[in-house]
Amino acid sequence: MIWMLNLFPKITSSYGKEVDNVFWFIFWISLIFFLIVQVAMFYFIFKYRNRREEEVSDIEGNNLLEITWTVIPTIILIVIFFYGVYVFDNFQRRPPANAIEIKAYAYQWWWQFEYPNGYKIRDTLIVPVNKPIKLIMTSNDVIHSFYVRNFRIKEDLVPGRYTWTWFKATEPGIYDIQCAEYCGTLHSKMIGYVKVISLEEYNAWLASLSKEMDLSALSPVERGAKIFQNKGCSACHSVDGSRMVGPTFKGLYGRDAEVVVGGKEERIKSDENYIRESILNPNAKIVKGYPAIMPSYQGQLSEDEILSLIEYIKTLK
Ligand code: HEC
Ligand SMILES: [Cu+2]
Repeated sequence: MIWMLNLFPKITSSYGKEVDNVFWFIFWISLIFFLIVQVAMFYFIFKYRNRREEEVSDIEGNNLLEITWTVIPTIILIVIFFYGVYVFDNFQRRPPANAIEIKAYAYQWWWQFEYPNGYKIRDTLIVPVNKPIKLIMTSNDVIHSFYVRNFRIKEDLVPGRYTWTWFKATEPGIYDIQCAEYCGTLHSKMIGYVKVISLEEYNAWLASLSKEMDLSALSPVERGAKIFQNKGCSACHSVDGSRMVGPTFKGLYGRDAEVVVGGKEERIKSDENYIRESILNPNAKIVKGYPAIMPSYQGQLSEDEILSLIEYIKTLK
Protein backbone atom coordinates (compact mmCIF):
# COMPACT_ATOMS: atom_id res chain seq x y z
CA MET A 1 0.00 0.00 0.00
CA ILE A 2 1.30 3.39 -0.95
CA TRP A 3 0.03 4.90 2.30
CA MET A 4 2.50 2.78 4.21
CA LEU A 5 5.31 4.81 2.69
CA ASN A 6 3.85 7.80 4.50
CA LEU A 7 4.01 9.95 1.41
CA PHE A 8 1.53 12.33 2.96
CA PRO A 9 2.47 12.77 6.62
CA LYS A 10 -0.12 14.39 8.83
CA ILE A 11 -0.58 18.09 8.22
CA THR A 12 0.41 20.05 11.32
CA SER A 13 0.59 23.58 9.94
CA SER A 14 -1.98 26.26 9.31
CA TYR A 15 -1.94 26.31 5.51
CA GLY A 16 -0.72 22.78 4.78
CA LYS A 17 -4.22 21.80 3.72
CA GLU A 18 -4.31 24.50 1.02
CA VAL A 19 -1.03 23.21 -0.38
CA ASP A 20 -2.37 19.67 -0.43
CA ASN A 21 -5.54 20.82 -2.17
CA VAL A 22 -3.51 22.28 -5.04
CA PHE A 23 -1.51 19.09 -5.22
CA TRP A 24 -4.59 16.84 -5.39
CA PHE A 25 -6.28 19.14 -7.88
CA ILE A 26 -3.34 18.83 -10.26
CA PHE A 27 -2.93 15.15 -9.48
CA TRP A 28 -6.52 14.18 -10.39
CA ILE A 29 -6.56 16.26 -13.56
CA SER A 30 -3.29 14.64 -14.62
CA LEU A 31 -4.58 11.18 -13.79
CA ILE A 32 -7.80 11.67 -15.73
CA PHE A 33 -5.96 12.88 -18.82
CA PHE A 34 -3.38 10.15 -18.48
CA LEU A 35 -6.17 7.59 -18.54
CA ILE A 36 -7.97 9.24 -21.47
CA VAL A 37 -4.77 9.25 -23.52
CA GLN A 38 -3.81 5.70 -22.60
CA VAL A 39 -7.26 4.22 -23.23
CA ALA A 40 -7.50 5.98 -26.59
CA MET A 41 -4.01 4.85 -27.48
CA PHE A 42 -4.70 1.17 -26.82
CA TYR A 43 -8.05 1.39 -28.53
CA PHE A 44 -6.46 2.87 -31.65
CA ILE A 45 -3.62 0.37 -31.58
CA PHE A 46 -6.18 -2.38 -31.71
CA LYS A 47 -8.67 -0.77 -34.06
CA TYR A 48 -6.14 0.37 -36.66
CA ARG A 49 -3.77 -2.55 -36.50
CA ASN A 50 -2.35 -3.60 -39.83
CA ARG A 51 -4.81 -5.74 -41.78
CA ARG A 52 -3.46 -6.35 -45.26
CA GLU A 53 -6.76 -6.74 -47.02
CA GLU A 54 -7.98 -3.21 -46.12
CA GLU A 55 -7.13 -0.13 -48.06
CA VAL A 56 -6.06 2.80 -45.84
CA SER A 57 -8.12 5.96 -46.17
CA ASP A 58 -6.45 9.38 -46.41
CA ILE A 59 -7.52 11.60 -43.48
CA GLU A 60 -6.84 15.30 -43.95
CA GLY A 61 -7.40 16.60 -40.41
CA ASN A 62 -10.23 17.89 -38.28
CA ASN A 63 -10.32 21.52 -37.23
CA LEU A 64 -12.99 21.08 -34.60
CA LEU A 65 -11.07 18.28 -32.94
CA GLU A 66 -7.80 20.21 -32.97
CA ILE A 67 -9.33 23.36 -31.57
CA THR A 68 -11.02 21.32 -28.84
CA TRP A 69 -7.87 19.59 -27.68
CA THR A 70 -5.98 22.85 -27.71
CA VAL A 71 -8.52 25.06 -26.01
CA ILE A 72 -9.61 22.72 -23.21
CA PRO A 73 -6.08 21.90 -21.94
CA THR A 74 -5.18 25.61 -22.23
CA ILE A 75 -8.09 26.55 -20.01
CA ILE A 76 -7.20 23.80 -17.54
CA LEU A 77 -3.56 24.96 -17.40
CA ILE A 78 -4.65 28.53 -16.81
CA VAL A 79 -6.90 27.37 -13.96
CA ILE A 80 -4.03 25.35 -12.46
CA PHE A 81 -1.75 28.35 -12.76
CA PHE A 82 -4.11 30.77 -11.04
CA TYR A 83 -5.08 28.31 -8.35
CA GLY A 84 -1.39 27.70 -7.59
CA VAL A 85 -0.55 31.39 -7.56
CA TYR A 86 -3.56 32.07 -5.36
CA VAL A 87 -2.43 29.64 -2.67
CA PHE A 88 1.21 30.70 -2.96
CA ASP A 89 0.42 34.38 -2.76
CA ASN A 90 -2.35 34.28 -0.17
CA PHE A 91 -0.81 31.80 2.24
CA GLN A 92 2.81 30.94 1.55
CA ARG A 93 3.91 34.55 0.93
CA ARG A 94 1.73 36.17 3.63
CA PRO A 95 3.43 35.90 7.01
CA PRO A 96 1.35 37.53 9.74
CA ALA A 97 2.87 40.76 11.01
CA ASN A 98 3.31 39.35 14.52
CA ALA A 99 5.42 36.40 13.35
CA ILE A 100 8.43 35.51 15.49
CA GLU A 101 11.52 35.94 13.35
CA ILE A 102 14.14 33.25 13.59
CA LYS A 103 17.22 33.05 11.42
CA ALA A 104 18.12 29.79 9.73
CA TYR A 105 21.58 29.03 8.39
CA ALA A 106 22.50 26.02 6.33
CA TYR A 107 25.93 24.42 6.34
CA GLN A 108 27.29 21.28 4.72
CA TRP A 109 25.61 19.37 6.33
CA TRP A 110 23.67 20.78 9.21
CA TRP A 111 21.24 23.47 10.25
CA GLN A 112 21.63 26.35 12.61
CA PHE A 113 18.85 28.49 14.06
CA GLU A 114 19.36 31.82 15.74
CA TYR A 115 16.76 33.22 18.12
CA PRO A 116 15.90 36.90 18.60
CA ASN A 117 17.94 36.92 21.82
CA GLY A 118 21.04 35.79 19.91
CA TYR A 119 20.99 32.21 21.09
CA LYS A 120 22.07 29.73 18.44
CA ILE A 121 20.95 26.16 18.35
CA ARG A 122 22.04 23.39 16.07
CA ASP A 123 19.72 21.16 14.04
CA THR A 124 16.66 21.56 16.28
CA LEU A 125 14.26 24.41 15.73
CA ILE A 126 12.17 24.94 18.85
CA VAL A 127 8.96 26.89 18.34
CA PRO A 128 5.70 27.52 20.19
CA VAL A 129 2.49 26.01 18.88
CA ASN A 130 -0.08 28.25 17.16
CA LYS A 131 2.35 31.14 16.74
CA PRO A 132 3.47 32.22 13.29
CA ILE A 133 7.19 31.73 12.77
CA LYS A 134 9.07 33.50 10.01
CA LEU A 135 12.42 32.07 9.01
CA ILE A 136 15.02 34.37 7.45
CA MET A 137 17.40 32.03 5.76
CA THR A 138 20.75 31.89 4.03
CA SER A 139 23.46 29.35 3.32
CA ASN A 140 27.15 29.36 4.18
CA ASP A 141 28.26 27.18 1.32
CA VAL A 142 26.04 25.67 -1.36
CA ILE A 143 22.32 25.74 -2.05
CA HIS A 144 20.23 23.79 0.46
CA SER A 145 16.50 23.55 0.83
CA PHE A 146 14.49 23.70 4.03
CA TYR A 147 11.75 21.11 3.76
CA VAL A 148 9.29 20.15 6.47
CA ARG A 149 6.81 17.68 5.08
CA ASN A 150 4.34 17.91 7.93
CA PHE A 151 4.10 21.67 7.35
CA ARG A 152 4.03 21.37 3.55
CA ILE A 153 6.74 24.02 3.22
CA LYS A 154 9.94 24.03 1.22
CA GLU A 155 12.25 26.94 0.57
CA ASP A 156 15.81 27.13 -0.73
CA LEU A 157 18.71 28.57 1.25
CA VAL A 158 21.02 30.30 -1.18
CA PRO A 159 24.56 31.54 -0.43
CA GLY A 160 24.87 35.32 -0.69
CA ARG A 161 21.15 35.92 -0.51
CA TYR A 162 18.31 35.91 2.02
CA THR A 163 15.21 33.87 1.44
CA TRP A 164 12.34 33.34 3.81
CA THR A 165 9.39 31.15 4.57
CA TRP A 166 6.86 30.98 7.35
CA PHE A 167 4.60 28.52 9.11
CA LYS A 168 2.29 28.19 12.06
CA ALA A 169 2.49 24.80 13.71
CA THR A 170 -0.90 23.60 14.87
CA GLU A 171 0.13 20.61 16.95
CA PRO A 172 2.90 19.99 19.46
CA GLY A 173 5.32 17.32 18.34
CA ILE A 174 8.63 16.67 16.64
CA TYR A 175 8.79 16.95 12.86
CA ASP A 176 11.63 16.19 10.48
CA ILE A 177 13.48 18.87 8.57
CA GLN A 178 15.02 17.52 5.42
CA CYS A 179 17.38 19.15 3.00
CA ALA A 180 15.61 18.97 -0.35
CA GLU A 181 18.43 20.20 -2.56
CA TYR A 182 21.34 17.90 -3.29
CA CYS A 183 24.26 19.52 -1.45
CA GLY A 184 27.10 17.02 -1.44
CA THR A 185 28.25 13.82 0.24
CA LEU A 186 26.15 13.90 3.40
CA HIS A 187 23.10 15.53 1.84
CA SER A 188 20.88 12.64 2.89
CA LYS A 189 22.07 12.96 6.50
CA MET A 190 21.22 16.64 6.67
CA ILE A 191 18.24 16.06 8.90
CA GLY A 192 17.00 18.40 11.59
CA TYR A 193 13.91 18.63 13.72
CA VAL A 194 11.22 21.13 14.47
CA LYS A 195 10.16 20.73 18.05
CA VAL A 196 6.76 22.31 18.64
CA ILE A 197 5.93 23.00 22.28
CA SER A 198 3.35 25.03 24.17
CA LEU A 199 3.83 28.77 24.48
CA GLU A 200 4.46 28.47 28.24
CA GLU A 201 7.14 25.86 27.71
CA TYR A 202 8.66 27.98 24.98
CA ASN A 203 8.78 31.09 27.12
CA ALA A 204 10.24 29.16 30.03
CA TRP A 205 12.85 27.70 27.71
CA LEU A 206 13.74 31.13 26.32
CA ALA A 207 14.00 32.55 29.85
CA SER A 208 16.28 29.74 30.96
CA LEU A 209 18.34 30.38 27.86
CA SER A 210 18.80 34.05 28.59
CA LYS A 211 20.00 33.10 32.04
CA GLU A 212 22.41 30.57 30.63
CA MET A 213 23.54 33.07 28.04
CA ASP A 214 24.15 35.71 30.67
CA LEU A 215 26.29 33.21 32.51
CA SER A 216 28.20 31.93 29.55
CA ALA A 217 28.41 34.75 27.06
CA LEU A 218 29.33 37.62 29.38
CA SER A 219 32.38 38.05 31.55
CA PRO A 220 31.66 38.61 35.27
CA VAL A 221 32.47 42.31 34.89
CA GLU A 222 30.07 42.71 31.96
CA ARG A 223 27.45 40.79 33.83
CA GLY A 224 27.98 42.96 36.90
CA ALA A 225 27.52 46.11 34.82
CA LYS A 226 24.27 44.70 33.50
CA ILE A 227 22.97 43.81 36.95
CA PHE A 228 23.94 47.28 38.18
CA GLN A 229 21.52 48.69 35.61
CA ASN A 230 18.84 46.00 35.73
CA LYS A 231 18.49 45.73 39.51
CA GLY A 232 18.18 49.47 39.98
CA CYS A 233 21.48 50.14 41.77
CA SER A 234 22.10 52.90 39.26
CA ALA A 235 19.14 54.84 40.67
CA CYS A 236 21.09 55.60 43.85
CA HIS A 237 24.73 54.96 42.99
CA SER A 238 26.93 56.63 40.42
CA VAL A 239 30.06 55.16 38.92
CA ASP A 240 31.73 58.46 38.07
CA GLY A 241 32.38 59.83 41.56
CA SER A 242 29.32 62.06 41.80
CA ARG A 243 27.20 61.93 44.93
CA MET A 244 23.67 60.64 44.52
CA VAL A 245 21.29 59.22 47.13
CA GLY A 246 24.02 56.74 47.98
CA PRO A 247 27.79 56.93 47.76
CA THR A 248 29.49 56.52 44.41
CA PHE A 249 30.94 53.17 43.45
CA LYS A 250 34.01 54.89 42.04
CA GLY A 251 36.99 53.87 44.13
CA LEU A 252 34.75 51.94 46.50
CA TYR A 253 36.80 48.79 46.45
CA GLY A 254 39.83 48.99 48.67
CA ARG A 255 39.16 52.37 50.21
CA ASP A 256 38.96 53.10 53.90
CA ALA A 257 35.27 53.43 54.62
CA GLU A 258 33.89 55.40 57.48
CA VAL A 259 30.80 53.59 58.66
CA VAL A 260 28.41 53.72 61.57
CA VAL A 261 27.87 50.41 63.31
CA GLY A 262 25.22 50.43 66.00
CA GLY A 263 25.64 54.17 66.55
CA LYS A 264 29.45 53.96 66.76
CA GLU A 265 31.78 55.22 64.05
CA GLU A 266 34.26 52.77 62.65
CA ARG A 267 36.92 52.72 60.00
CA ILE A 268 37.02 49.64 57.91
CA LYS A 269 38.67 48.46 54.74
CA SER A 270 36.24 48.04 51.89
CA ASP A 271 36.75 44.53 50.55
CA GLU A 272 34.62 41.82 48.95
CA ASN A 273 32.95 40.84 52.21
CA TYR A 274 32.11 44.40 53.12
CA ILE A 275 30.51 45.01 49.72
CA ARG A 276 28.64 41.74 49.95
CA GLU A 277 27.32 42.65 53.39
CA SER A 278 26.37 46.14 52.17
CA ILE A 279 24.22 44.59 49.46
CA LEU A 280 22.54 41.88 51.52
CA ASN A 281 22.35 43.64 54.84
CA PRO A 282 22.81 47.38 54.17
CA ASN A 283 21.97 48.49 57.68
CA ALA A 284 24.70 46.47 59.37
CA LYS A 285 27.22 49.16 58.48
CA ILE A 286 25.88 52.50 57.34
CA VAL A 287 28.14 54.80 55.40
CA LYS A 288 28.80 57.94 57.37
CA GLY A 289 26.86 60.92 56.07
CA TYR A 290 24.24 58.88 54.25
CA PRO A 291 20.71 57.89 55.24
CA ALA A 292 20.00 54.23 55.95
CA ILE A 293 17.54 53.83 53.13
CA MET A 294 19.11 51.20 50.94
CA PRO A 295 16.83 48.16 50.55
CA SER A 296 18.24 44.74 51.25
CA TYR A 297 18.87 42.55 48.25
CA GLN A 298 18.72 39.39 50.29
CA GLY A 299 17.10 36.67 48.14
CA GLN A 300 17.04 38.85 45.04
CA LEU A 301 20.54 38.25 43.81
CA SER A 302 22.24 34.90 43.35
CA GLU A 303 25.77 34.32 44.61
CA ASP A 304 27.27 34.62 41.17
CA GLU A 305 25.38 37.84 40.56
CA ILE A 306 26.76 39.32 43.78
CA LEU A 307 30.28 38.30 42.83
CA SER A 308 29.79 39.75 39.38
CA LEU A 309 28.67 43.05 40.90
CA ILE A 310 31.78 43.05 43.06
CA GLU A 311 33.96 42.32 40.04
CA TYR A 312 32.34 45.24 38.29
CA ILE A 313 32.80 47.57 41.27
CA LYS A 314 36.47 46.57 41.40
CA THR A 315 36.97 47.98 37.92
CA LEU A 316 35.65 51.42 38.93
CA LYS A 317 38.84 53.04 40.10
C1 HEC B 1 17.19 53.45 47.19
C2 HEC B 1 18.55 53.78 46.91
C3 HEC B 1 19.57 52.64 46.84
C4 HEC B 1 19.53 51.55 45.99
C5 HEC B 1 18.46 51.19 44.99
C6 HEC B 1 20.75 50.85 46.22
N1 HEC B 1 21.50 51.46 47.19
FE1 HEC B 1 23.30 50.86 47.86
N2 HEC B 1 23.28 52.38 49.22
C7 HEC B 1 22.31 53.38 49.31
C8 HEC B 1 22.65 54.29 50.39
C9 HEC B 1 21.82 55.49 50.81
C10 HEC B 1 23.87 53.82 50.90
C11 HEC B 1 24.65 54.45 52.04
C12 HEC B 1 24.03 54.08 53.37
C13 HEC B 1 24.26 52.65 53.74
O1 HEC B 1 25.41 52.21 53.82
O2 HEC B 1 23.23 51.94 53.91
C14 HEC B 1 24.25 52.64 50.15
C15 HEC B 1 25.39 51.91 50.34
C16 HEC B 1 25.83 50.90 49.52
C17 HEC B 1 27.14 50.29 49.62
C18 HEC B 1 28.24 50.67 50.55
C19 HEC B 1 28.96 51.83 49.86
C20 HEC B 1 30.17 52.39 50.56
O3 HEC B 1 30.57 53.47 50.09
O4 HEC B 1 30.66 51.84 51.52
C21 HEC B 1 27.17 49.34 48.64
C22 HEC B 1 28.36 48.43 48.29
C23 HEC B 1 25.93 49.37 47.94
N3 HEC B 1 25.14 50.34 48.51
C24 HEC B 1 25.62 48.55 46.88
C25 HEC B 1 24.41 48.61 46.22
C26 HEC B 1 24.06 47.70 45.16
C27 HEC B 1 24.99 46.63 44.56
C28 HEC B 1 22.80 47.99 44.76
C29 HEC B 1 21.97 47.32 43.68
C30 HEC B 1 21.90 45.88 43.76
C31 HEC B 1 22.35 49.10 45.60
N4 HEC B 1 23.35 49.42 46.47
C32 HEC B 1 21.12 49.67 45.51
C33 HEC B 1 21.18 53.46 48.53
C34 HEC B 1 20.80 52.57 47.57
CU1 LIG C 1 21.73 20.48 2.20
